[in-house]
Amino acid sequence: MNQPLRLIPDQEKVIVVGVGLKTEPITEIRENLSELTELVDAAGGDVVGSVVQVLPQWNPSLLIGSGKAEEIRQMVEELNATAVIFDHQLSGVQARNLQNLFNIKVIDRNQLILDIFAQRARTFEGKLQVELAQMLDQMPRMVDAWMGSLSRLGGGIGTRGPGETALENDRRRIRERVAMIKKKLDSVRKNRAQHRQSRKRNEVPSFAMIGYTNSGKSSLLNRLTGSQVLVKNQVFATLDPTTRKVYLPNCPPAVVTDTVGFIRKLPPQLIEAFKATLEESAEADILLHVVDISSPSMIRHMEVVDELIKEFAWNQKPVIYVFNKMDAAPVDARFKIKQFPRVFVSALTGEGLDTLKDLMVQKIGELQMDVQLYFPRTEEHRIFDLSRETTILRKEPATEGTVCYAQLTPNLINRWKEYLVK
Ligand SMILES: Nc1nc2c(ncn2[C@@H]2O[C@H](COP(=O)(O)OP(=O)(O)OP(=O)(O)O)[C@@H](O)[C@H]2O)c(=O)[nH]1
Ligand SMILES: [Mg+2]
Repeated sequence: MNQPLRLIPDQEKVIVVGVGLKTEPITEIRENLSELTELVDAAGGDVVGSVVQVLPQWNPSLLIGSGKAEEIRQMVEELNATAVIFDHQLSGVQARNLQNLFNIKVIDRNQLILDIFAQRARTFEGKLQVELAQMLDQMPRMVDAWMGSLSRLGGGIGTRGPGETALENDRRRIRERVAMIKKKLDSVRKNRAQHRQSRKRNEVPSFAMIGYTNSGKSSLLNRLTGSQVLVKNQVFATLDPTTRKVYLPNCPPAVVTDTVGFIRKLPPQLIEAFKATLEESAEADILLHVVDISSPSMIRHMEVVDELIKEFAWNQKPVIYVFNKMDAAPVDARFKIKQFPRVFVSALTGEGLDTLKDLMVQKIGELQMDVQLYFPRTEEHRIFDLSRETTILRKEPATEGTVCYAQLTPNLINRWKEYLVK
């Protein structure tokens, strides 16, 4: 199998370029640029210089203004930079023009994120997902760059030639490869779904740890479950999901899944390609939204995660907000928090972990599960008792009795277990 393509070798000397429109607050553009610097660091590169430009509108041929582009060209020479990375998506034409001007590699934020994922992917599935995302990212760029070179030749009727055939060939090859990867991914996903099925049958309540990258999800998983998942002060340390059993006080065992972190403007190809990874979280009964309360960007991080929760249609699921890194947070941080239900913890010191477990037990108690109950004729009077404790969705006559369909919490399941079907 192909290894995913790596754009940024270690020790690459990078100039980062923050860009934004006049309508965006400058503080956000700067915050974004500092996140880009963290991303470069996570990819193994060294940031040697940074530039910010605020524009009235995007420049279709260079993204930024030509004066700024010239300034960067000089910086590249002075600093011996080996790559320029833009905090904004570049069209194929823009990337090619900038590359010609600087004479070194030009990369955008999406490609950088994909590159980090390419470096981190360990499992067969993870590698396939990254490769798929890279292919999907490459296709429009390639077409765009080709169209740019065609239009330089004059474009229109009579200029179609061997170039276009080559483009068609490239596109066909990529399409074939995309189709093959999707097929392989499908079979991996089926396998995963079977595992989940068996868990559902046992009715093990499940939690998914989600949150902005570097918020401390893996650290919390380790604390809660006594595992040794990799923890690193780095964005996107975790890529592949891990599910572990957690023992909660006076409660049957539950499971917690740790998964890839979210980031602002997650490349759409990556969302598409990582659906399988996120499916694990999609199946969870309850979300643990982990927030780094010590981060000055906390509010924006929460907004990004809440948006993605909506995008994945998880907003019907119960959620517990877990404000982590309390040991490093400003003393008044907790008074600014409006979210409920919430808990303040530190995965580092263990503070608040018991409260978190209690809240998890409480949420499990509120979970509603679909069940069928069978009442033999002599006990049909009990259906009236049941209807006082929950809504009976449907009743069906059966041989010698009645089957009722209802939703019950674990407590009620326990109380009515002698009538449960299965
Ligand atoms: N001070 C402090 N640091 C913490 C705490 N929890 C985690 N960290 C640190 O935060 C960094 C990120 O922790 P991880 O657990 O890897 O975070 P994550 O959310 O899994 O990150 P990704 O997998 O990269 O998305 C590490 O350097 C941890 O040591 C905490 O409660 N307090
Ligand atoms: Mg992690």
